[in-house]
Amino acid sequence: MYMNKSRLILYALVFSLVFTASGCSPSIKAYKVMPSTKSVQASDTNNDKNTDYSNQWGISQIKGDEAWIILQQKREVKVAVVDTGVDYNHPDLKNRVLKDEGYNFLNNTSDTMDDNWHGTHVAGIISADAENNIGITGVVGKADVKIIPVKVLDKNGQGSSDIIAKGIKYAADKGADVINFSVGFDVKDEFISQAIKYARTKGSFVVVSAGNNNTNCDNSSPAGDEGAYTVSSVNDYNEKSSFSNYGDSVKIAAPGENILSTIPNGDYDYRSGTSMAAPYAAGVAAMIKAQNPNLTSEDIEYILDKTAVDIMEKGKDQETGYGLINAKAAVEMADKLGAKNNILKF
Ligand SMILES: [Ca+2]
Ligand SMILES: [Ca+2]
Repeated sequence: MYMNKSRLILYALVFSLVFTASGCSPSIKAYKVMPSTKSVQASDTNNDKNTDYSNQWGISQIKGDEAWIILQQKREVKVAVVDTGVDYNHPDLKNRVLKDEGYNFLNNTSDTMDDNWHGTHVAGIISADAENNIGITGVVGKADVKIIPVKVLDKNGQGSSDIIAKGIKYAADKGADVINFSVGFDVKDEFISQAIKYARTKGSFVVVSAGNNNTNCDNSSPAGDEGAYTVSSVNDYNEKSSFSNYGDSVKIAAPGENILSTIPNGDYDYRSGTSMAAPYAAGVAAMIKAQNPNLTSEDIEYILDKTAVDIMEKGKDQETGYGLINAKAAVEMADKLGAKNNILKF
């Protein structure tokens, strides 16, 4: 017989910085109601022609719009956002959120409304509606990528690791192809480590943020956990964001500064943080899965690693992993890999 060892329940914080500097961004209120006036590449792609994504610098930075052109979706893909909930009534999210498949682990109800803003912002980066002629476009463009909202964090963006672990496991059991987890701890947490291992066993690809303390994240959860695909943040010059954590566990880098996305009450705003970088990777992972549903999480990881554009120090480095995520090359490689295990031929 073994005694149950009591475990310290750690509290996590979402990894994001509220972008408050004025003068750095256009008026969002005006942006919301203004029709698209800028000439964007969207008219040349399969993206909705009237949705203006020109303020979303991250999409072109990672060749997201080029990926949309070649993407041939084989089936719907589900991404679980394990976070503060999602504003499922937001006009740019209501057609993308699988409200009935979500769960609120804070009060054990099915209502996953976001009373913070973080989860709504993350969800919009991944999959804001590209076909409704308003607001923004998710990194997946018009691809059929749905969000499973899993609420594990409170209105302050905080939560305990035992509850969060339940949310991760729930997402895996719901069949999430990808899990986005933009949350972190200063140390390793057994609940979280085990939940991520479980999710990978169930076939979910788990994307996490490196954290915002400009410190080594290798000995923290989830960034340093086995099975987590850890994302650091870069700016539009492809330099590591000053706040972004680093370490051997960082696999890839994605845009994480001044990221425009959805916030509750039908609104939009810019935020910065590795919390914003992770959903870019989650979105690209979803596109890989959409292009080739036979691919496993190991395949997706391989593709993301191999197709990343090397930046900063030559080769894989602690600050940006294999480099900047490359949506176009990732979708191309996904298409070439006809079936599971073909990957070994590359
Ligand atoms: Ca939209
Ligand atoms: Ca490098």
